[in-house]
Amino acid sequence: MANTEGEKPLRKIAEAFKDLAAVVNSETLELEVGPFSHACSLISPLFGCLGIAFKFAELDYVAKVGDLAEASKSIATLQALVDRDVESNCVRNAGSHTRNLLRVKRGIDMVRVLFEQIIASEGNSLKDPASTAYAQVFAPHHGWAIRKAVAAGMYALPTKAQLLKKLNEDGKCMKPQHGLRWKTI
Ligand code: 1PZ
Repeated sequence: MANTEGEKPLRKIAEAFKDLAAVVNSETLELEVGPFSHACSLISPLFGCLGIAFKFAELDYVAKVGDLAEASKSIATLQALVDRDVESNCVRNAGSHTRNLLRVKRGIDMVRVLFEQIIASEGNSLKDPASTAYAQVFAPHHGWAIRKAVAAGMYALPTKAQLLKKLNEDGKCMKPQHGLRWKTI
């Protein structure tokens, strides 16, 4: 799925998470469920750029972010959300808000590590950065069948250049002297 002409999904994500970081770093304000789930929802368009193989990951992630968005209607902060589930002793239950929060948190960790790897790696392959990020973030928590399916899906990923083009980040409006490797691929 191509992105709307001129839209920059990565910028939107970066801005939303910068705002959340300011709240976290303030050490006085509490993170609200609404802005958190909204920032997490901005990641969903990335799946469309990764190809059909990651459709199942998208469905799982979108459902869990949707659950947090729904929870935000009655629960103000992430702390309150976790406290409630701890009190009800349902933190580990499938579908609990806290369990979904943990899965979503791993999803945003995955995005962070993936782009760190993309910037750090040479060449045009997305498979290596994605495999490293998956091994670091999700693999320890996934069973054999899912790990095998993800490994197979890695072969169907677009190239780095194709991904950045789909995200409207192919560097056309950036100054080359910044010298980030991915701008020259
Ligand atoms: C560029 C390469 C991107 C690779 C993305 C790899 C993500 C693979 C995750 C695929 C697993 C989806 C299948 C469902 C797994 C569920 O068993 C678990 C547990 O859920 P529960 O039992 O609590 O209902 N779900 C997860 O582990 C959450 C998976 C979310 C995936 C988000 C990935 C975000 C990455 C975006 C990359 C642009």
